[in-house]
Amino acid sequence: MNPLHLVIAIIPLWGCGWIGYESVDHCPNSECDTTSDVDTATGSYTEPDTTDSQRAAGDTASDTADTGAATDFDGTDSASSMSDTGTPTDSSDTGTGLDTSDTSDTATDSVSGDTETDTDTADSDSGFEPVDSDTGDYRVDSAMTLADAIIAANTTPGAQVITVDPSVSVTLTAPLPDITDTVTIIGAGNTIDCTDAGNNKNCLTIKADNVLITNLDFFACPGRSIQISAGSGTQVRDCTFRDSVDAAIHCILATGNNIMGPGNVVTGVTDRGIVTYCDGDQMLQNTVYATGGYGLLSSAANVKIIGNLVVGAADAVYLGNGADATAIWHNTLVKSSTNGILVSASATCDIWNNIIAWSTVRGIGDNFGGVLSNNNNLFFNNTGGDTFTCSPGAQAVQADPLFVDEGTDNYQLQTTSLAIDAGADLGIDVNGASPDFFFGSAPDIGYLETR
Ligand SMILES: [Ca+2]
Ligand SMILES: [Ca+2]
Ligand SMILES: [Ca+2]
Repeated sequence: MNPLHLVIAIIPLWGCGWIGYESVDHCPNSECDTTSDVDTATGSYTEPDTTDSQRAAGDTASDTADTGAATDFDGTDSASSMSDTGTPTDSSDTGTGLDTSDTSDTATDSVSGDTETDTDTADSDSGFEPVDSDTGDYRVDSAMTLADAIIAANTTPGAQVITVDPSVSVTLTAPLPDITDTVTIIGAGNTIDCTDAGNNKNCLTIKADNVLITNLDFFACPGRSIQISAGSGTQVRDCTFRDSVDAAIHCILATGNNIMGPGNVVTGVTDRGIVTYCDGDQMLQNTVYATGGYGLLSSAANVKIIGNLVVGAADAVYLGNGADATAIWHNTLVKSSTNGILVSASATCDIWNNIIAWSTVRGIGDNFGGVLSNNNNLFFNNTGGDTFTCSPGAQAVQADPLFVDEGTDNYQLQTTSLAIDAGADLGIDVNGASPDFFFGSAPDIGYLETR
């Protein structure tokens, strides 16, 4: 006899604690031991339950009798898993929303990918559920990802609001889903780590009208952090963009009339800071530090570039072909490695109330005569000259702006600065919520109005 056969033949003699080979009929209902039971469907020993009369993981029966400790992760249930205590996929779920008929389950919606934790079917609260059935709005938290919320909002009629819980941080391994329907995303300063979103990939693409993105922190996008590639009326405000390879915000091929700002802060971009090729876009009150390329670039008509601080870019403001009728007002453009403002061919602009200082090349490079007007600007220490082909303009101030401390990038004006009350009144509100449009006898030159 083969020695192995001898061993197997002997094992059943030891009683019900045996394993292997012989028929399970020796131990009906698999209750032979106290440590592991045999699964009646698969014959495998997977169930750690010590008290059961039910079937084990991998079964195909309804789980309504399943009261043991063995959580059923079986995805093949034909029942609706109403009594499951685990987190199975609810295979009966065919809707695009949460499964409101399944009031007690905690299943993942196999269609939308939503994880359902809200058992409040009345849902009159403003609570923490991923989807508020009153408003259709979404909350990104431990139960719902930002990507899933975007997908759900895209496919749900109407304009939803996605609110991101402060506890959430996002790590991308691919770009976020494109936004294809009007939506508002309200962050809490949450970091979206884009490091592994894919080489040259844009991390969030907007292809819809009137999208609002606010208060998110995009880190290390390998392409453009936010790309607007269709629609109009989108606004990106109060976001931070750190260490992206290409532009923080970039609009191309969209209808236009988008608003970039206020309150975006861009640091460490390898290439351009904020870019538009979309007519009527506005770049308002952004701060851009130390980009490797242009700080603010427009190559579209009727663009407004107002109230921005740009520090240490190549050209702080660059107007490319097609940048007709650009308004460059109330910006502070300092420490540019080339020009404060460079106006290339086929571009026209009005340059008013800007501080342009410490440019390595020129303050304003009007290489093709595109500067239509140029008034009330302050120039200081532009190495290659304050202007090229245009004059400094009427009411120009050519003096130290007297910032509080440019060494620490504090570009507020000292009270003795000649920029104070030296701007032209352009009919825009430069003092925010305070009464009237400016403090003192006139607007200040530069991006900040001094009280
Ligand atoms: Ca929607
Ligand atoms: Ca005001
Ligand atoms: Ca003033």
